[in-house]
This record gives sequence, C-alpha cells and structure tokens, in this order.
Amino acid sequence: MKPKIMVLNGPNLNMLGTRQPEIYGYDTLADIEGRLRKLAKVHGLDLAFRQSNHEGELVTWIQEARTSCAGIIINPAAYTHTSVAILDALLTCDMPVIELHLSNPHTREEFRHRSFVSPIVKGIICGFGAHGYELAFEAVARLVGPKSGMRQVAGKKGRSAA
Ligand code: CA2
Repeated sequence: MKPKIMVLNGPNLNMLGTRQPEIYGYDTLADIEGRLRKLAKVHGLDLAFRQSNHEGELVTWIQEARTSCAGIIINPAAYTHTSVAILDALLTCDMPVIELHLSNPHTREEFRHRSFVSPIVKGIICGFGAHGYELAFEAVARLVGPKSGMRQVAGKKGRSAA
C-alpha cells in the first residue's frame, strides 16, 4: 500500500479562483488537486484532498489521518487564527504536519499574525499562492516517501543520509 498524504482545506477555500484573485490567485481548488494528483503519482504516494467549511469536520478528518495517513498538509484558513480544536487534533498526530497558506498572513491584518497551529507543525509554507501546495507536497514527500528514512541500501535495512 502506498503512503497516503491528507491535504485539508478550511473554510471558504471552496471559493478559490472565483473571488479576491489579487490575494488568492486564479486557480481553483480542483486545479490544485489535479496538480497534486500528478505529483503524488510521481512520488508513489496516495492523496486524500478535502475541503470543509466546518471546524468539526476538519477535526474528524485529522483524526482519520492518524491511522490512515503518513503526513498532513493543512491550510486551516480562518481557523488558523482561532481553533484550539484543530490544534488539539493535530497534537494527537504522530506524523509530519505542514501548515500552508496561499497568502503571507504576516503581511496582512494583525489578527492573521497569530497561528494556533504553527508552534506544533514540522514546517510552514506561505505567500506562494497555489504553488505553495506543490511546495508543501514536495516537502512532505521527501519526509515520508519511499526514498525517505528507512530505506533498503545495498541489502541493508537502515536510515540513509539522502
Ligand atoms: O492565505 C491563506 O491561505 C489563508 O489561510 C486564507 C484564509 C485566511 O483567513 C488566512 O488568514 C490565510 C481565507 C480563505 C478564504 O478563501 C477565499 C478564497 C477565495 C475567495 C474568498 C475567500
């Protein structure tokens, strides 16, 4: 079975490509999902790509990822700045979690400068628009993909440096 990456998108991201393109760009979530599916194939990974406007649904999907996924990429959208529930769910996940934002929240309003999840994630990608999803996927693939960590090297089991 191929390792699966869960990509989660928070509230209003279903509107991508239809409003505020000056901030979020012209790509739709379906465009982004299509590119990640191709990338997943290249890296020998499975992909679950989801969006919800509901905090509890995102929490349920994070819980699901605990047993079915090797890594999580999450754009919690507005919940980034408010949700202890999403933070608590991510804290139960023993796998790389990458926080992702299309815009750079630090160049925007003050209330966007605080992220509840940043302190506990492996890394953060922000400010690169839709391309950030591919950057995040490349990062997580390197961490969990077949070429990472425990790899068979010349018949020996063990960690390799590459
Ligand atoms: O830059 C990001 O990715 C954000 O997570 C987007 C959130 C915002 O609350 C965060 O501060 C930064 C907002 C998502 C709203 O998405 C829309 C997309 C298109 C049109 C309208 C909203």
